Amino acid sequence: MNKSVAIIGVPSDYGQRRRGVDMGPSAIRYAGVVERLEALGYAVKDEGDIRVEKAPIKKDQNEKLLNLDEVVEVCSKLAQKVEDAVNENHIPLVLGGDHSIAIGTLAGLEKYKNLGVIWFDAHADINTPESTPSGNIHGMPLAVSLGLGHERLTSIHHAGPKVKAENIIIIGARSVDEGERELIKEKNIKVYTMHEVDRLGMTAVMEDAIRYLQERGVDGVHLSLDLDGLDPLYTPGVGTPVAGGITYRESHLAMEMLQEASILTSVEFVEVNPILDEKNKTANVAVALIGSLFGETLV
Ligand code: EXY
Ligand code: MN
Ligand code: MN
Ligand code: MN
Repeated sequence: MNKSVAIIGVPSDYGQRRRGVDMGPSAIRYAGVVERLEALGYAVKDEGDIRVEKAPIKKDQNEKLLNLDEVVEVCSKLAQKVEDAVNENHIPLVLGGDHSIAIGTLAGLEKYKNLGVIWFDAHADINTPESTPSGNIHGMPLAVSLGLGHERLTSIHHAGPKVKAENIIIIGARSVDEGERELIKEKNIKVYTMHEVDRLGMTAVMEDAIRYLQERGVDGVHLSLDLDGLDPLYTPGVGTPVAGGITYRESHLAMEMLQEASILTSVEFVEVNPILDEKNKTANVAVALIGSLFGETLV
């Protein structure tokens, strides 16, 4: 892992309907993300936040694609910022904002022609406009990145899919819609639900996942970490909490094992909503996980 990190804040809540997640980047900075990385010897370039225009909530919404214009604009800007960070040889650390921003992050990782993606989440985020139960684009980023969905989303930054189905690994899923299950089966996407996490244990899940990506010969690995992947006992400040999640230590073990494997080339932490949180607890967990991911040890 190179020793230079570019922090890119994305204060966007357009991918869903609960206000507050646009303050996620501030909450994570307030929790000391820059100092934590500098204490580990990283050069940290805080790029500040993507400029997100606060649009009035529109009435005549396309119910199957909420705030499409705004999400396209945010993700287009983000893609360029991520690409620039990669080209300047930094590790992009993207701070959300809701999970629709992953559409922009993945689009910006154009340099990687065989990118692996680890999707740490209670959800699969692989709905299309036809299958979505909510119309919220934060439930669609993996489908969009596979090239499935509205053309204005799938063509962000450059045409064509941003990731291959066989290079995706979802970990922590426990709330997956009917249409998502069909697509996961059709595309044969590797998923470790909470059932597998319980039965195999996080050690085996991460050993399998890391080995699988190495055998696929990926040229980069992106970690997309949705704080709702952890159990709400540890991360209550998220917009779509689901009980029965990953424990605090399991999530740290996963980060520590990724650090040991030194395969990571980019990362994003999303869905921190300080309004729904208790004393910035969820942002503090995010920063602690970032510490483990970037090399903090317990002794
Ligand atoms: N699957 C549901 C939907 O598509 O609306 C819930 C999605 C929640 C997405 C959060 C970001 O992980
Ligand atoms: Mn998500
Ligand atoms: Mn989620
Ligand atoms: Mn480009």
